[in-house]
Amino acid sequence: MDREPYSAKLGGPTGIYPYTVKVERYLEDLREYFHDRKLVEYMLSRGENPLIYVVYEISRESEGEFNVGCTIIYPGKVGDEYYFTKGHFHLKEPTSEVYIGISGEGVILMQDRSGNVAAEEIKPGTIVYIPPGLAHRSINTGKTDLVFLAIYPSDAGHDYETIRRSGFAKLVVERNGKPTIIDNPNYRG
Ligand code: S6P
Ligand code: ZN
Repeated sequence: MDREPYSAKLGGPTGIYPYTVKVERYLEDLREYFHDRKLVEYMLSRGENPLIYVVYEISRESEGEFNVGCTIIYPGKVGDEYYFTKGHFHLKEPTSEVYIGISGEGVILMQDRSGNVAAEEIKPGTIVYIPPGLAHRSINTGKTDLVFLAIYPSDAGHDYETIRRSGFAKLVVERNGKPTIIDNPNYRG
Protein backbone atom coordinates (compact mmCIF):
# COMPACT_ATOMS: atom_id res chain seq x y z
CA MET A 1 0.00 0.00 0.00
CA ASP A 2 1.27 3.48 -0.83
CA ARG A 3 2.33 5.96 1.83
CA GLU A 4 3.06 3.20 4.35
CA PRO A 5 6.52 3.15 5.87
CA TYR A 6 8.55 -0.01 5.36
CA SER A 7 11.98 -1.39 5.85
CA ALA A 8 13.61 -3.99 3.67
CA LYS A 9 16.88 -5.91 3.69
CA LEU A 10 19.80 -5.56 1.32
CA GLY A 11 21.45 -8.75 0.12
CA GLY A 12 20.49 -12.34 -0.56
CA PRO A 13 19.66 -13.76 -3.98
CA THR A 14 17.20 -10.99 -4.86
CA GLY A 15 19.37 -8.10 -3.68
CA ILE A 16 16.50 -6.64 -1.68
CA TYR A 17 13.84 -8.43 0.30
CA PRO A 18 10.90 -8.27 0.35
CA TYR A 19 9.99 -6.80 -3.04
CA THR A 20 6.70 -6.20 -4.86
CA VAL A 21 7.66 -6.51 -8.53
CA LYS A 22 10.05 -8.81 -10.40
CA VAL A 23 11.03 -8.18 -14.03
CA GLU A 24 13.13 -10.64 -16.06
CA ARG A 25 14.76 -9.78 -19.37
CA TYR A 26 15.93 -12.57 -21.63
CA LEU A 27 17.95 -12.33 -24.83
CA GLU A 28 14.76 -12.44 -26.90
CA ASP A 29 13.54 -9.30 -25.09
CA LEU A 30 16.76 -7.56 -26.18
CA ARG A 31 16.90 -8.84 -29.77
CA GLU A 32 16.70 -5.30 -31.17
CA TYR A 33 19.29 -3.94 -28.76
CA PHE A 34 22.56 -5.83 -29.18
CA HIS A 35 24.65 -4.54 -32.07
CA ASP A 36 25.24 -7.99 -33.61
CA ARG A 37 21.64 -8.76 -34.44
CA LYS A 38 22.59 -11.61 -36.77
CA LEU A 39 24.31 -13.37 -33.88
CA VAL A 40 21.28 -12.79 -31.64
CA GLU A 41 18.95 -14.35 -34.23
CA TYR A 42 21.36 -17.26 -34.70
CA MET A 43 21.50 -17.90 -30.94
CA LEU A 44 17.72 -17.72 -30.61
CA SER A 45 17.27 -20.07 -33.59
CA ARG A 46 19.41 -22.60 -31.70
CA GLY A 47 17.24 -22.26 -28.61
CA GLU A 48 19.83 -20.18 -26.73
CA ASN A 49 17.88 -17.56 -24.79
CA PRO A 50 19.90 -16.62 -21.71
CA LEU A 51 18.53 -14.53 -18.88
CA ILE A 52 20.38 -11.21 -19.17
CA TYR A 53 19.10 -9.30 -16.11
CA VAL A 54 16.47 -9.23 -13.38
CA VAL A 55 14.99 -6.32 -11.43
CA TYR A 56 13.44 -6.75 -7.97
CA GLU A 57 11.62 -3.62 -6.96
CA ILE A 58 9.60 -2.14 -4.16
CA SER A 59 7.20 -0.06 -6.26
CA ARG A 60 4.94 2.74 -5.19
CA GLU A 61 2.59 4.80 -7.32
CA SER A 62 2.00 8.23 -5.89
CA GLU A 63 3.79 11.46 -6.63
CA GLY A 64 6.23 12.24 -3.85
CA GLU A 65 7.18 8.61 -3.23
CA PHE A 66 10.26 6.67 -4.35
CA ASN A 67 10.63 3.28 -5.97
CA VAL A 68 13.58 1.25 -4.73
CA GLY A 69 14.81 -1.40 -7.12
CA CYS A 70 17.68 -3.83 -7.27
CA THR A 71 19.02 -4.78 -10.69
CA ILE A 72 21.14 -7.89 -11.19
CA ILE A 73 22.86 -8.06 -14.58
CA TYR A 74 24.45 -11.43 -15.21
CA PRO A 75 27.99 -11.64 -16.60
CA GLY A 76 28.26 -12.41 -20.28
CA LYS A 77 28.53 -11.05 -23.80
CA VAL A 78 26.78 -11.33 -27.12
CA GLY A 79 29.78 -11.47 -29.43
CA ASP A 80 32.02 -8.70 -28.10
CA GLU A 81 29.22 -6.71 -26.42
CA TYR A 82 28.72 -7.03 -22.66
CA TYR A 83 25.25 -7.78 -21.27
CA PHE A 84 23.29 -4.61 -20.50
CA THR A 85 19.88 -3.24 -19.59
CA LYS A 86 17.52 -1.90 -22.25
CA GLY A 87 17.96 1.67 -21.09
CA HIS A 88 15.28 4.34 -20.98
CA PHE A 89 14.38 7.97 -20.56
CA HIS A 90 11.93 8.77 -17.80
CA LEU A 91 8.52 9.73 -19.17
CA LYS A 92 8.28 12.54 -16.67
CA GLU A 93 11.26 14.51 -17.90
CA PRO A 94 12.25 16.43 -14.73
CA THR A 95 12.95 13.33 -12.63
CA SER A 96 16.37 12.21 -11.53
CA GLU A 97 17.63 8.92 -10.13
CA VAL A 98 20.38 7.57 -7.87
CA TYR A 99 22.22 4.29 -8.39
CA ILE A 100 24.26 2.66 -5.63
CA GLY A 101 26.70 -0.08 -6.56
CA ILE A 102 26.42 -3.21 -4.39
CA SER A 103 28.63 -5.82 -6.08
CA GLY A 104 30.37 -6.58 -9.32
CA GLU A 105 31.68 -4.06 -11.78
CA GLY A 106 30.13 -2.19 -14.62
CA VAL A 107 29.45 1.04 -16.39
CA ILE A 108 26.44 3.30 -16.70
CA LEU A 109 25.95 5.27 -19.91
CA MET A 110 23.89 8.45 -19.66
CA GLN A 111 22.72 10.07 -22.88
CA ASP A 112 20.88 13.28 -23.64
CA ARG A 113 18.40 13.74 -26.49
CA SER A 114 21.18 15.01 -28.78
CA GLY A 115 23.19 11.81 -28.33
CA ASN A 116 25.85 13.22 -25.99
CA VAL A 117 26.96 10.41 -23.69
CA ALA A 118 28.56 10.41 -20.24
CA ALA A 119 29.89 7.21 -18.65
CA GLU A 120 30.49 6.41 -14.99
CA GLU A 121 31.71 3.26 -13.26
CA ILE A 122 29.37 1.25 -11.06
CA LYS A 123 31.25 -0.64 -8.35
CA PRO A 124 30.52 -1.59 -4.74
CA GLY A 125 29.97 1.61 -2.81
CA THR A 126 29.75 3.99 -5.78
CA ILE A 127 26.88 6.42 -5.92
CA VAL A 128 25.88 7.58 -9.39
CA TYR A 129 23.54 10.51 -9.84
CA ILE A 130 21.49 10.56 -13.03
CA PRO A 131 20.17 14.08 -13.59
CA PRO A 132 16.80 14.77 -15.24
CA GLY A 133 16.59 14.27 -18.99
CA LEU A 134 19.28 11.64 -19.46
CA ALA A 135 18.55 8.14 -20.72
CA HIS A 136 20.48 5.52 -18.78
CA ARG A 137 21.76 2.02 -19.48
CA SER A 138 23.90 -0.18 -17.22
CA ILE A 139 26.45 -2.66 -18.52
CA ASN A 140 28.09 -5.56 -16.67
CA THR A 141 31.76 -5.48 -17.68
CA GLY A 142 32.88 -7.97 -15.03
CA LYS A 143 32.96 -11.72 -14.53
CA THR A 144 30.40 -11.76 -11.69
CA ASP A 145 26.85 -10.47 -11.28
CA LEU A 146 26.57 -6.68 -11.36
CA VAL A 147 24.20 -5.68 -8.57
CA PHE A 148 23.04 -2.13 -7.90
CA LEU A 149 20.21 -0.27 -6.24
CA ALA A 150 18.15 2.35 -8.06
CA ILE A 151 16.07 4.94 -6.24
CA TYR A 152 13.78 7.18 -8.27
CA PRO A 153 10.41 8.98 -8.13
CA SER A 154 7.52 6.52 -8.32
CA ASP A 155 5.70 8.57 -10.95
CA ALA A 156 8.77 8.93 -13.24
CA GLY A 157 7.51 6.38 -15.80
CA HIS A 158 9.69 4.73 -18.43
CA ASP A 159 10.10 5.62 -22.10
CA TYR A 160 11.76 2.57 -23.65
CA GLU A 161 10.62 3.32 -27.19
CA THR A 162 13.08 6.16 -27.92
CA ILE A 163 16.12 4.04 -27.06
CA ARG A 164 14.69 0.96 -28.79
CA ARG A 165 14.53 2.99 -32.00
CA SER A 166 17.74 5.04 -31.71
CA GLY A 167 20.03 2.93 -29.55
CA PHE A 168 22.82 4.53 -27.53
CA ALA A 169 25.50 6.53 -29.34
CA LYS A 170 28.16 4.45 -27.55
CA LEU A 171 28.64 0.70 -27.09
CA VAL A 172 30.61 -1.10 -24.39
CA VAL A 173 32.57 -3.96 -25.95
CA GLU A 174 35.56 -6.12 -25.14
CA ARG A 175 38.76 -5.08 -26.93
CA ASN A 176 42.04 -6.87 -26.16
CA GLY A 177 40.37 -8.42 -23.11
CA LYS A 178 39.26 -5.06 -21.69
CA PRO A 179 35.95 -3.19 -21.59
CA THR A 180 36.11 -0.38 -24.10
CA ILE A 181 33.61 2.31 -25.03
CA ILE A 182 33.27 2.79 -28.78
CA ASP A 183 30.98 4.76 -31.09
CA ASN A 184 27.86 2.89 -32.15
CA PRO A 185 27.93 2.79 -35.94
CA ASN A 186 24.19 2.05 -35.99
CA TYR A 187 23.11 4.91 -33.71
CA ARG A 188 20.01 6.55 -35.19
CA GLY A 189 19.68 9.73 -33.17
C1 S6P B 1 14.43 2.53 -13.10
C2 S6P B 1 15.90 2.28 -12.96
C3 S6P B 1 16.32 0.80 -12.92
C4 S6P B 1 16.08 0.07 -14.26
C5 S6P B 1 16.75 -1.30 -14.28
C6 S6P B 1 16.53 -2.06 -15.60
O1 S6P B 1 14.15 3.86 -13.42
O2 S6P B 1 16.64 2.99 -13.93
O3 S6P B 1 15.67 0.14 -11.89
O4 S6P B 1 14.73 -0.05 -14.53
O5 S6P B 1 18.12 -1.16 -14.08
O6 S6P B 1 16.81 -1.27 -16.70
P1 S6P B 1 15.68 -1.00 -17.81
O7 S6P B 1 16.29 0.00 -18.74
O8 S6P B 1 15.37 -2.29 -18.46
O9 S6P B 1 14.48 -0.44 -17.08
ZN1 ZN C 1 15.53 5.00 -14.66
